[in-house]
Formats: sequence, structure tokens, C-alpha cells
Amino acid sequence: MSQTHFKMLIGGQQVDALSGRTYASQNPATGEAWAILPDADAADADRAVRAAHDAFRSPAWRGLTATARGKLLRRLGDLVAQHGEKLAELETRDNGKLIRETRGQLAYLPEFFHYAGGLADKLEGSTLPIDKADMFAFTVPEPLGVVAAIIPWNSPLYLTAIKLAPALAAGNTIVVKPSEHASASILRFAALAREAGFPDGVVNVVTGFGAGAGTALTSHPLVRRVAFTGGPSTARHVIRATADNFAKLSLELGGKSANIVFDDADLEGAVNGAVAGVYAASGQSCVAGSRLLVQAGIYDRFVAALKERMARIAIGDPLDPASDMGPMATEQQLGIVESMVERAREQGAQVLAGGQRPAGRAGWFYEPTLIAAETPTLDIVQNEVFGPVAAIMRFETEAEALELANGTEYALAAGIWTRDMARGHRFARDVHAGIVWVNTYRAVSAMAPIGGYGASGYGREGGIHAVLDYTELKTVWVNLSEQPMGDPFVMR
Ligand code: TXE
Repeated sequence: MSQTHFKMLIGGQQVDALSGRTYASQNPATGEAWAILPDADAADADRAVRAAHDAFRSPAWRGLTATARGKLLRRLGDLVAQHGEKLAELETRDNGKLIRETRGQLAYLPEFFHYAGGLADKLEGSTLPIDKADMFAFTVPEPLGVVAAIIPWNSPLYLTAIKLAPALAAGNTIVVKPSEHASASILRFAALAREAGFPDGVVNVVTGFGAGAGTALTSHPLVRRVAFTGGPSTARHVIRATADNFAKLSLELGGKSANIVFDDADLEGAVNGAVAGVYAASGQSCVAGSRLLVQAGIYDRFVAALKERMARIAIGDPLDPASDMGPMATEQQLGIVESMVERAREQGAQVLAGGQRPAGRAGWFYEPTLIAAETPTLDIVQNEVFGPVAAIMRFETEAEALELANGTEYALAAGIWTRDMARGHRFARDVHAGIVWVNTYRAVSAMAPIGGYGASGYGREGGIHAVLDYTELKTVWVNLSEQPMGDPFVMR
């Protein structure tokens, strides 16, 4: 099979790694190597950060009005819309995510650029009603400088857009490091950023591994802000790395989100919500609703209806629009899923459906899996699988549901299924999660913040606050009096 060679984008140039080293990326649906990518190390990361730093200080970027920056972002959004189909195909080939999902994401992606572009010239400071005579004080939001964006493999372009659009809207420059498993679509996207007219060095992409390019970027002395999406153990490395450069940090680390179904829920809607939560994207979603908490009165009917719906999930080639579930993105991830289901069996949990690889498929596929786990302390209830595996538990009362829902170290998302809106709101208020969906799941918008608490990370992406999170506030004091400053030994 012929392989495609990709190059990185640094300072407006398409380049290989300085060392000349490359690595291969596999197509998860076949296991075959299809792309050759530069294996960047610290020297390449340094080159990219310096290019971004130079661009940050250059008149070509600093001299642009915020309105002009906004226009560039909107043009980039339009280009993404024009090339959406190609980008979606590329991404599906690279990470095995269903083409229906990548098409859907790409169709929406321009909104992130349009939304952030619209905000670029609306980042206002304020005048302070200062309690000092003859003083005028005001604040100005300022860009931070070079942003390093570290991206995982599950939704490369989506997770890049949600970082890059607000970062550039606020006037920063950026170096993106995609996952070693899924870089191709981001490299194509970077070419569109050039085409949109961003000055050289404003957008850079460095491919490679965490230990090389990743560590070098996150600890680089010229990086002022790191935006990370990935797993908690990698996040700990990133937190330590930013101890070196004091970069501001946001972390989106996935979760063990609960989908809570009350007796009075619409059964069909709740079943679809459960499937959308944990089997869509083969469960490789940060907000996967991987814990199903179901009230006793509806439990048996819910399990029967869910199993019936699961049996109709078509596992197949992710490029085929008729498929519902594609493979795991990496062989390693498939191994993690298999061993976590095995561990659940060993700990006495009962596999109600799935629990194995589908027969006769070469790629890294795994069946949609449902596990009855009545003990909240089991590993399958506490730990993220990042695969199509749901742990289902029964509860009697709302109080018990809340205790179970809040019973992991993660706190990213929660879904509540009920016809009683007072209960829906009450639960939304009390549940410990950064995103709560009532009678829906996996709804996203450029306007809506995403992020969690605890082991799910901190900081929010999406919405106005995300743009402000790529700025720092400067306070300016002006003495309006004609008097020279007096006693230097007292605070004013
Ligand atoms: O993520 P990693 P992986 C979870 C999921 C999965 C686990 C590991 O449970 O099984 O994390 O997945 C870069 N310094 N999520 O291995 O390792 C790496 O090259 C700087 C949840 O994909 O966290 C890649 O670009 N960077 C999640 C990125 O970090 C480093 C999405 C993510 O890699 C680095 C994905 C280092 N020391 C996985 N080491 C979500 N929140 O949605 C690695 N990287």
C-alpha cells in the first residue's frame, strides 16, 4: 500500500524534522501503516516556539487590529467548511473514527472560528471607579504570547479548533502538537491557516511523541500558555513541565461520566442517550457516559431495550456511512479495553452484552459492551476505559443516585433522564460535573464551555470565558493631579 509523506509547518515553511527521523501512522481499520510523519524532538520544538515567538512580536501580527484578526479567523472557518469533506476523510483514515462523526464535527467546526473571530474585537477592559482622588485606572486584556496546544487522537481537529480559535482571537500565536497517532488532518488544516492569510509563524504544527516534542514544548521558556487534552497521567507530566516556565495551563482529561435514568424517563430517549453516550465514537470521547445509573423500577426494561438496541449497532469500516461503530484508534487502546473488561470479570462483574472483539475483523475493533457492576468501588466503575464499555448500576432513590453519580475522582459530564423538570434542575444543581445534560447527551456548541473538576482537569474551553482565558489583564494607573508625588514610604 502506498504511503503518504507529511511535513510539519514551522514559521510558514513545510519542513521535516531536523534529525530527518520519521515514524509511521497506522490506519486503525486495517492496522496498516499509511502515513509517514516527521518525528520532531526538542530542537524542532524549539524552532517552532521561536517562530511563534517572533511572529508574536512581529508588526505583521501585533500590528493587526483585533477586527482584522477576527476576519482572518472567519476566513479560516470558511476554508474549513470548503475542505470539510476532505479533512473528515483524512481524519477517519488516521484515527478510525466514524465518517458520520467526523463529517458531523467538520460541518460544525467553522462555527468555532466564526464565533471566536466575532469575539476578537469585543475583548474589552474596564475603567475602574477607583477610590483614590485624582487617579484614573483602567484594565486592558492582553494576549499571553506563545501557546502550546497538546492534542490527543480521538478528535484531532475539533480539539485543535477549540484551542486555536480563542488563542488567536485573543492575539496569541500557537504551536500545535497533535497525537503521534493522528496528525494528518491537523497538518492539512495548518495549510488552510496559511491560505487564510495568517502571517508566517502564527500557526505552527510539530508532530512527534510526548517524550520528545511534547515535553520540550510544554517546558519551553518562551511558552506562556499550555492547553492540554489527554489522560490524567500525562497531565501530571505537563503540570510538572509548566513548573519550569510558569505557563498558564488548562487541562481536559476525560472522565467517568454518569448517565442517570429515572423511572419516569422516556425509555426510548434514555436508551438512545445511553448509546450516544458510550457507544458513539466507540466510547473514545472525553464525555463518554460510561456509567449508567438506572432506577430500580425501570431497570429491567431499560436493560432489555438497551441490549436490543446494542444488537443493532453495525460495527464496520469507519469510512462506510452505514457503520455505527468503528475501531479503537490504536492497538494499545484496544489492549486497555480488553484488559479492563477482563479485570471487571475477575472482580465479579457480569458482562450482559459484548465483552470481546468481533469475530473475523482485522482492525482494532471491540464490541459494544454492557457490564452489570453492583459494587461502586470496582475498577470498571471508577476508571476511564475510553472504549465502548458501559458499567450499569441500579439505584432506588434520588439521594442514592446523587451519591453514586458523585462517587468517582472524575467530574466532567452527567446526563439526567427524567420528565420531572424540578428533579432535572435539582440534580443538575447538585451533581459534581462541569457539563450537565438533561434529556440529551453530547450536545456541543462554540458558545458552551467544556471542562471538568478533579481528575477531569481544570479550565474551560468554548464560550467567551475561553477567549479571556488566553489573555491576562493589565491594570494601568494614571495620576491626574498636578502635584508631584509625595512621601515615597507610604502606599498610595
Ligand atoms: O493520551 P496522552 P493517550 C485518556 C484515555 C486514554 C488515556 C491515554 O483514557 O486511554 O488518556 O491516551 C502528548 N508531555 N484520554 O495516550 O498520553 C501525546 O503525544 C507533553 C482522554 O492518547 O494523554 C498526545 O499528543 N505531551 C482524552 C497527547 O499528549 C505529552 C483524550 C495526549 O496523550 C507527553 C485522549 C508529555 N510528557 C485520551 N506525553 C480526553 N480528555 O478526551 C504524551 N504527550
